[in-house]
Amino acid sequence: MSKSSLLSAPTPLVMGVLNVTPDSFSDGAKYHHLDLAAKRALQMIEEGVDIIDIGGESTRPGASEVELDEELKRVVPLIEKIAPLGVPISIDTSKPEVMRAAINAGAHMVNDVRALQENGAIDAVAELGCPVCLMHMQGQPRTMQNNPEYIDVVEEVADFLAKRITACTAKGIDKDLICVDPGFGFGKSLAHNLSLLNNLSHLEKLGVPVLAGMSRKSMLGQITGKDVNERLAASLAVALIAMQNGAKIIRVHDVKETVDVRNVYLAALSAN
Ligand code: 9MG
Repeated sequence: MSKSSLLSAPTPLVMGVLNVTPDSFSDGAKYHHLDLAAKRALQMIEEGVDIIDIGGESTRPGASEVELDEELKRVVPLIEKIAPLGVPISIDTSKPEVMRAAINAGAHMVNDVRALQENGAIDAVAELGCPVCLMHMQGQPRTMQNNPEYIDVVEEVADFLAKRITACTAKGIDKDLICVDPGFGFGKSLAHNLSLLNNLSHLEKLGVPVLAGMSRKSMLGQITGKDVNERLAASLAVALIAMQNGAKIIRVHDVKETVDVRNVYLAALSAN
């Protein structure tokens, strides 16, 4: 798949999460070791994943930042190991040095929860010429869930993302290489998350594909009362709602089940 065609696929893509952080909230600890992580990548490919999102910095609520050297050590060897398998890889990072090293090691796309606001990040992506996901976050992971506040969450998120698209295109990033993400759970209450989900199609006015990531997140625990490893059904429900509301990439832990949901959705869409 060419770099720009990654974001121009006509049907929703399934992005599989592969965290290589010791403290990741869901299944990161299991994939801290290179061989286990590579094995999980292979399994996701067999399950039909479209993009594998590799992250070496935990961004769960309360997480601290990770040093550059440590982040590089976590992600680069893994990218080198799985890039030859041929599946597109995105690198979940905010650090320009990690973006460069990851793309040079074989990753195809940058996924930045800080929307390229760190020093040098826009320049790095402009130079690399790769697709990028710009995500909205209010605050920083360590404190973002303390007391998130908005007057109109949908308008404010859309406005932030529009400004980030403009900042990126002004620095030479092709708009065709940009997708956006409202950042479910990143400085948002349950009411904010549900409002964003219900009004996701509002973001289509930005003229770029929308990525949605709600898999196993605490918003689903708040609704169902279930622990993180018991949120499969809830994760599939919100994945389907996101697709129906226009999301073009769905970021998930449970690849095989989400691929089934996507395929049922597409089959229903194509019926008379
Ligand atoms: C890294 N990461 C964790 N959650 C995410 C989400 O919802 N979207 C994106 N783009 N990245 C995420």
